[in-house]
Parts: sequence; C-alpha cells; structure tokens
Amino acid sequence: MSLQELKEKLWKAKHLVVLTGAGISAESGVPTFRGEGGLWKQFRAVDLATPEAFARDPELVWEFYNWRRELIAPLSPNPGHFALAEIERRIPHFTLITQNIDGLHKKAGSTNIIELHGNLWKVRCTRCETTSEDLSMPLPKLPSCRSCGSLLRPHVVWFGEMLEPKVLNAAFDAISSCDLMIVIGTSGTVQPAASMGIQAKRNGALAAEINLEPTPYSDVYDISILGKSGEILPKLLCRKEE
Ligand code: BJW
Ligand code: ZN
Repeated sequence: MSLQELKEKLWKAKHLVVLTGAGISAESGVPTFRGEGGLWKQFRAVDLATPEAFARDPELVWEFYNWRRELIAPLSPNPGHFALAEIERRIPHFTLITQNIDGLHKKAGSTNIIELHGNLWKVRCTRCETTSEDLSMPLPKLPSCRSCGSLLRPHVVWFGEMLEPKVLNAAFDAISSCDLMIVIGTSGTVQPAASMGIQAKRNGALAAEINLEPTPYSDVYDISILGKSGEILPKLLCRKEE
C-alpha cells in the first residue's frame, strides 16, 4: 500500500497510535542505536545501559549520559516531530508512544506522549526513587538525591529492567483501542516495543510502518513506506493527492 492509501486511512482514523524510535530523531542529529554511526556500534550496551554496568561503574555510566545530554540539548525537533504534533491536533484521539528519551516530541508540541524508556532529562534516586526533572549541565560526576543524599541514576530503562507497569499498561490500553497504528523509525529489535504493532494488528487495527529501510515487520504490516520520516510525515498533512 502506498502513501496515498495511508493518508486516506489516517484521516478516517478515530484513534491513532504512533510508536516512534530513534529514526524519527535522526534528522535532528540524534544518533540512532544500531545503524551506521549508531551508539551501540561505538559503545557496548552492556557497559553503559544495564543495571549491572551502573552498579559496577556509576561514574562511567553518568559520563555517557552527561555526554548525550550535552549532545542533544541544543538539537531541535525536525519536520517529522512537528507533523505528528499537527496530526494530534486534527485526529479525534491520538496516542504517541515513544521509545526515545530525547524529549523532542514534547518540544515539537505533542502532548499525549507515553515515554516507554524514560527521559534523558529526568533523574531518579536509587534509594527513595524520587524522580525529578533536572536540566542542569553537566550534572556532577555522581549526582545525589536532594531528599536523602543517595546516588541518583538516569530515569531511563536499561536492558534487563522492567518497563514501568503504569507506562506499559497505558501503552497496551491505547494499542487495544486504536484503529490505526503507525510505527516509525524503529528497528524492531527491542522488546516489548518491537511487538506492539503486531499486537495492534491482532486487536483488529491497521498497522503501518515508516522507515528508512525494511525491518523484520515490514512484510507483516499492512502498509510499509520506505524513506525518511522527516520527509514522509509532512506529506501526510496535505490532504490532496500526490
Ligand atoms: C529512520 C531514519 C529516518 C534512521 N527516518 N527511519 C523478548 C525476547 C527477546 C529479548 C527480550 C524479550 N523481552 C525482553 C527482552 C530483553 C531486552 C531485549 O529486547 N533485547 C533484544 C535486544 C534482544 N529487553 C529489555 O531488556 C526490556 N525490558 C524488559 O522487557 O523487561 C522485562 C524483561 C527483562 C529481562 C528479561 C526478559 C524480560 C528493556 C529494554 C530497554 C531498552 N533500552 C534502550 C536504552 C534506553 C536508554 C538510552 O537511550 O540510553 O532503549 S536500548 C535502545 O534500543 C533504546 C531504544 O529506545 C531501543 C530501540 O531502538 P530503536 O529506537 O529501534 O533504534 P535503532 O537504532 O535500533 O533503529 C533505528 C531505526 O530507524 C532503523 O530501523 C533505521 O532504519 C531507522 N531510521 N533514520 C525513518 N530519517
Ligand atoms: Zn533519595
């Protein structure tokens, strides 16, 4: 199915769920994880994005996240983020599920956002679990909790950690009631996000994908559009035929 068909389905949708991954922020300059130049090509995830890595060397892990905060802070949303914010304003019911921690969807004006893997701009206490936004840069090498003085950690979901049940339930609630789901810029390698599009299909929704290259799910979804999300999403906004 084509872009035109997706456009038709989009403007008839009553509840649209969009799932985004690192690809949507690539055109803003945020590195992806697995493609060319991806973070996990340069760094080992087991050294930086697991609870074991943080227990072993919290300073190294904080160095990695401080570096990413500095890299991402000056970046702006791209036309893909802005198009999704505009679609939200025009569709009766819209839920944006993102695996990204960069905060660019909010910057673009999206409001109903479920952040599956947390947020780069939030910190959480390892003892009392107090979670707060902290935009200061750089954070101390080993930042500590204002309430109890214990070590803070990034408020993100690492490999081997459970996603917050409240967040996961909100995502699956949206998926179970949507009539259209669009999966954008994710390689479909990390669970449980990877199977969310399939879940939507099982629940009777139409599932579409927008990605630079084919993914393991491209043949399973009803519509697969290859290309840059920053170029394709704005085209969905113009209602006339292309
Ligand atoms: C463009 C583009 C452009 C480029 N336009 N497109 C079931 C089966 C097997 C394993 C598991 C399972 N359940 C759980 C697991 C273990 C694990 C997992 O999935 N491992 C797999 C790798 C095998 N999952 C977990 O541990 C999760 N926890 C969990 O499920 O708890 C329960 C449990 C625990 C233990 C055992 C079993 C169950 C937690 C996962 C947390 C992931 N965390 C990270 C880091 C977050 C913080 C941080 O950023 O530092 O999240 S890893 C990283 O991958 C990050 C991302 O959100 C995530 C997904 O990456 P994404 O977005 O898909 O990016 P890429 O780079 O992979 O792809 C980019 C795509 O964009 C590409 O396709 C490009 O083509 C495309 N693209 N430019 C459009 N312009
Ligand atoms: Zn604390």
